[in-house]
Amino acid sequence: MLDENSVEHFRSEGYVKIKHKNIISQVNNLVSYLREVTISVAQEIGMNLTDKSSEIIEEDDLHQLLIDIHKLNPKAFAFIYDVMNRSSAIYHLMLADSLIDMISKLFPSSINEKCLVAMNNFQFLMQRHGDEANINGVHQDSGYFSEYGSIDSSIVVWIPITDVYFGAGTIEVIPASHKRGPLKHSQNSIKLRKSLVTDRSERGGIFVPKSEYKEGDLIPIDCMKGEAAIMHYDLLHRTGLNHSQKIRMTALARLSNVFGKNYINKYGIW
Ligand SMILES: O=C(O)CCC(=O)C(=O)O
Repeated sequence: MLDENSVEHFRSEGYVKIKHKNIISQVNNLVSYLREVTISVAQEIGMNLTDKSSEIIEEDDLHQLLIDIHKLNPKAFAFIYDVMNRSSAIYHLMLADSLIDMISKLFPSSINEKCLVAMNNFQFLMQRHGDEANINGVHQDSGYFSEYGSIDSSIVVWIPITDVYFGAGTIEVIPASHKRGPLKHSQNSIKLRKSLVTDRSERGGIFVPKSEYKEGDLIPIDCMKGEAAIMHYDLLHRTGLNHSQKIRMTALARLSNVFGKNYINKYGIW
């Protein structure tokens, strides 16, 4: 449950870790979905799965299979990535019974004290061991997603599918940085987004320049399977590096209170 301390932590630090009874079963459902797609793709591209065939493949073996698929056929791996980003399992995860009710307590009370939750930008991320190209530098989600958000009532739900911690790709945040409000982001050219020449904190489509914070301000949020990290849209954060043997997998969604200030600002309703 979300007690008063958790709400207070979210307000003061800009993030909070939660546990919810239904996350784990929906995470397992997402893994089953991934397993089914992965095995079928592996068979289709001619991989021999005789010793580990069919549904009984364990989660650790699934990670290895995905790594092997990437080595053999990066396009097939990209296909799986794309499929998972559109999977119904992500929607089921985010709609886990009463999860939204619980999270909606974190929205500040709106101008008219009402709350209806809108969801957008569902994502499924896979970060392979040692992949430092497909990472996000330091940014606020309001820098990317403000168009369908609210200036004070939008949050990110970040749910790891694997245990994540420092060195295993967990997210790194600057506590309380949400209090600075939306900051100006710099934009990367397509060439620089994933370039290893670019500083890791400045990779991705947009980033907040390093002059705006200190490297030591970033802290990793350890998050075990079955937990979720909820972050304010203005919280500065970046992708951690993954040196574990597993693929770091997370599901994300962005939630807003439609009665929040400036929600879909272009209409100028409130
Ligand atoms: O999980 C991650 O790598 C970070 C994702 C992220 O920062 C984002 O999508 O805004």
